[in-house]
Amino acid sequence: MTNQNYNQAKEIYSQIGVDTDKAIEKMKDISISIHCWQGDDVSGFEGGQLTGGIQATGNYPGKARNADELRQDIEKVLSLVPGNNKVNLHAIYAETDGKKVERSELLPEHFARWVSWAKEKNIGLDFNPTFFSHPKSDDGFTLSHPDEGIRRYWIEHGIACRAISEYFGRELGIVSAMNIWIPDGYKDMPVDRLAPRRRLADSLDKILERKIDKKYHIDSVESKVFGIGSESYVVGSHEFYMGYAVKNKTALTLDTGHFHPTETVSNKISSIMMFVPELVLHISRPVRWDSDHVVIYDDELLEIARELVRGDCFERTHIALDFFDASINRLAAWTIGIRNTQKALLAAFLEPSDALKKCEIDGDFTTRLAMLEELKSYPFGAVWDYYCEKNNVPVRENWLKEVKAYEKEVLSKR
Ligand code: RNT
Ligand code: ZN
Repeated sequence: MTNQNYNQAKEIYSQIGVDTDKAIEKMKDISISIHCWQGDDVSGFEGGQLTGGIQATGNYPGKARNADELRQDIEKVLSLVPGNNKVNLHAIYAETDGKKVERSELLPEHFARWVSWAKEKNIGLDFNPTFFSHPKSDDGFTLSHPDEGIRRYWIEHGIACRAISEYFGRELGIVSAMNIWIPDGYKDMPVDRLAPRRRLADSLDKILERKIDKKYHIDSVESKVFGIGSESYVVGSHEFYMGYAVKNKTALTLDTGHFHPTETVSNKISSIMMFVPELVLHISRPVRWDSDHVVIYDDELLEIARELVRGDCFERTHIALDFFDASINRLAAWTIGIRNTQKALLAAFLEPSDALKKCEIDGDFTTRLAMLEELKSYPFGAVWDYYCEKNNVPVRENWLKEVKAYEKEVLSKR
């Protein structure tokens, strides 16, 4: 059935000059960085409360309580989605064998089990220093803190994390993208917007001082427009980090939930690719605020995928996910978000981009609009199903049965 449908779809797409086999082939080189923090509501293993103005709402049973459970859950998810994906870790997922280790003193060895697991699974790892959920970030400031001691602590955390990220890259032979996001900002109107930004730039300079081979590790910085508790002023705004990334040749992270509601990340990609060496995407879904809902197959996700394909951005783009929903089965949340992102990319590879660009340059906007609309009802689903089958992962909603069985056998016993 899947094959028959695929052959029909292949024929239909070929009439507009699109080769479905080639589109599927292109998916081989794309990996999605799966965020470990969807598995436990951004709790980590330090035992602290989630702070920093981000929130996972819901209390669905069965969340992972330790690294082994988290890895077991991620393994299950990896079996339900196609592609050679990566796993994205945060510093709070260190395994310290019950010992309290300061974040400024974290070492590669605290991630040795993650690395041997990644080797076994043949996947890459990405990394994030954790500048939240900590007593030294409780007043809302970290790398831009006016207190030199606290600021130094967080600089050291950043330095320690780069060594861990480099270790991931060296051990696994796959580059690790390390993303810096800090919660720093004011609830109410500041009178000095400049000084915290100067301190942040200085802290970043200190963190990034040591040169690291880009084969193993890259640095990225993530902006935000507001957070809970930083409604009036965020130190690391878009302008700040865009400027910082251009000047210092770091990567820039665009989180789809971190802009004004009518701004879209899809429209930023082409500009950023012109001036910044690499792009990290945090695919998320904001609902009224930066709520980090599960990624759905919506227009903006499709437009982001199309921009990446049309601009041939994949060499310099790291696609990561960033959502955390604790109100539904967490493995289902992951699976839905990952599969949707992959669907959007495959759909984008099935667009006759060159022909459409030609219409545009010829001024034939009628054909451009007509084709973009007709393409929406092309038999994409048949190509996606075939792609899943080829990758030995469940076709259509069949993955859900597996998640339900896993819930019964594993999650319900936690
Ligand atoms: C917060 C940022 C950040 C975090 C993760 C957990 O607004 O999006 O990327 O969500 O690092
Ligand atoms: Zn993010």
